[in-house]
Amino acid sequence: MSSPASTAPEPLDPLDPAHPLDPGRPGDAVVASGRTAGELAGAAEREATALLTPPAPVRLGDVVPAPERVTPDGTADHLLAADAVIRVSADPAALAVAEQLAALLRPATGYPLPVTDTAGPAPAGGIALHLAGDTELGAEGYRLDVTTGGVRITAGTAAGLHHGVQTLRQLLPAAIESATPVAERWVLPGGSILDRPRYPHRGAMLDVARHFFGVPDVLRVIDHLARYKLNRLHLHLTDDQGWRIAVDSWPALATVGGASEVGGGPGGHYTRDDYRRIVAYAAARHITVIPEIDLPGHTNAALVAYAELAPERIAPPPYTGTEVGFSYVDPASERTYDFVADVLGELAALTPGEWLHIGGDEAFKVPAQVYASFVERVQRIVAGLGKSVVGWHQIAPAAHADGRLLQWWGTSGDDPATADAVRRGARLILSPGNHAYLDMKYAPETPIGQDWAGLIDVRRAYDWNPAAHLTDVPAEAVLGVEAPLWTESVTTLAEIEFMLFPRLPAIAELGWSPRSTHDWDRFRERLAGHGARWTAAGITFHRSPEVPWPAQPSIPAPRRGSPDHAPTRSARD
Ligand code: TNX
Repeated sequence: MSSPASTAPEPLDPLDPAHPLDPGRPGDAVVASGRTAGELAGAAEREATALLTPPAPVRLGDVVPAPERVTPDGTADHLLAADAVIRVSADPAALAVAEQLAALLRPATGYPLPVTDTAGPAPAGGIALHLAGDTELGAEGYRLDVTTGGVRITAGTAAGLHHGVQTLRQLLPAAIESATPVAERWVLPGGSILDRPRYPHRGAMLDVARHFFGVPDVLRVIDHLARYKLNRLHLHLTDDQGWRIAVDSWPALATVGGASEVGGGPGGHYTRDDYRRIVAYAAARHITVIPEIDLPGHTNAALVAYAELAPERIAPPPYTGTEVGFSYVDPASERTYDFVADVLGELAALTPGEWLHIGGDEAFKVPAQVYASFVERVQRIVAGLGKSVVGWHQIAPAAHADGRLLQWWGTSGDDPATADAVRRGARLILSPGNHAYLDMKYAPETPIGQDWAGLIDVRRAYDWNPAAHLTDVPAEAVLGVEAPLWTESVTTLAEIEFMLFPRLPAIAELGWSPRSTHDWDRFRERLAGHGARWTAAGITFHRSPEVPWPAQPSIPAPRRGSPDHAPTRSARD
């Protein structure tokens, strides 16, 4: 028998002489066992509770990314009640997290889940979000406690509460992702989680230049990042095939340079209000937008709009192919630096985050010395705007600038120029092409994607160590990871999702989880439970053969044809 203090269902052994239903000794069982009627009533009540609260279908340790510390308590599962209340510290940012939690849970549960601040009397049960001055949890950590009596998330910041909410969401049955009410017992597994990220920079990049994606698509991608506790969205806003952000001082960049894309489609661009909306939506999910203006190469679209930026002052035709490395703005012209200062100035004013990404990749036609001077001058412009610069690792040879970040996208583990830039003070974001490039195919038969950096199945996306990836780069220089999605071959939201899932969660786990949790077999088992969540949320994903997906999702498919949902296509190949 379990301990009397336990609230767990007691296993009632029919061979136990104390069993109340023991047919052999009617009437004397209580006396024989030495148990009072009250104790027996308690046992019966616990058994009834157990029937009402079946074991949680999700285990506390099933979370992706793996939490730092998980302490399950099989006696403490919590059944979310229909009249549960969400209580939250009276802080505007914490209240916003609580409202988002309510908005996440209401559709599937159909429960009202009112949000109240903690000033009033404490009702029993429900969910509490508590902002505490708890330094142990850091800028993004949280603690989650599930007991029979309720669920509590504690954090030092609203970002920490937000991450705790993502964990809470994953602990409910997969049907919680349904957009319409589902008859389900909303049970959470009992116990405690203490969780903090390994790296402060955990990102994904969306290339909206090769193919343009409208604001609703980008907002949905932001939701996907938030689920897996990513905190940076890098937007690749400009490239040869299109310029995607309105710039008041150079209006033709967007209206002319934006009117093309790979394959000859219409392209498009974000107005300043569109961009503000994206930034605000991301910020509400504790995600910082890092906008990229790729310079000096990858600029054909800008040259189409303004011939004065071109080395020969002749506007090229719009480019709708997929080659790289042929275009550049004239580094010898002062007009080019006016353009850079104007564009980055307007973008800096629209961007609350600390960083501006200046690209710097594949400027093959610009001589090395000229290239380094150009990058140094652009770095000074960024610093003058009060921002820190990020560039692809090709900017390594340029002089160091305070706070400079290099984004590694190579496929080898050795690059003396990058190691040297790190010695001069740069820090690194790791996006190794052969592990983190989500535009690579999963397998030879993957219908979209590239393979120049190799095939990237889920294991390849997961099985590398950011801290030890580059020779002669100390672990302390690594600020985090980022998964880029280039879109030469990606044309729809469903295709974006197909390339992100299930590899984005793999990269997210590298960025968040302590190295001690790294284990491919356990990762793929945890990941397997997410397929049903993605299906319920209408998220397209690749049913990778490496992941032991359960045979059939046990939950209803989402409504088709709803504007909020991509067509459900759980296996494209
Ligand atoms: C390389 S990665 C590029 C991009 C392409 C990508 C395709 C990088 C900084 N440059 O221009 O879209 O490969 O995989």
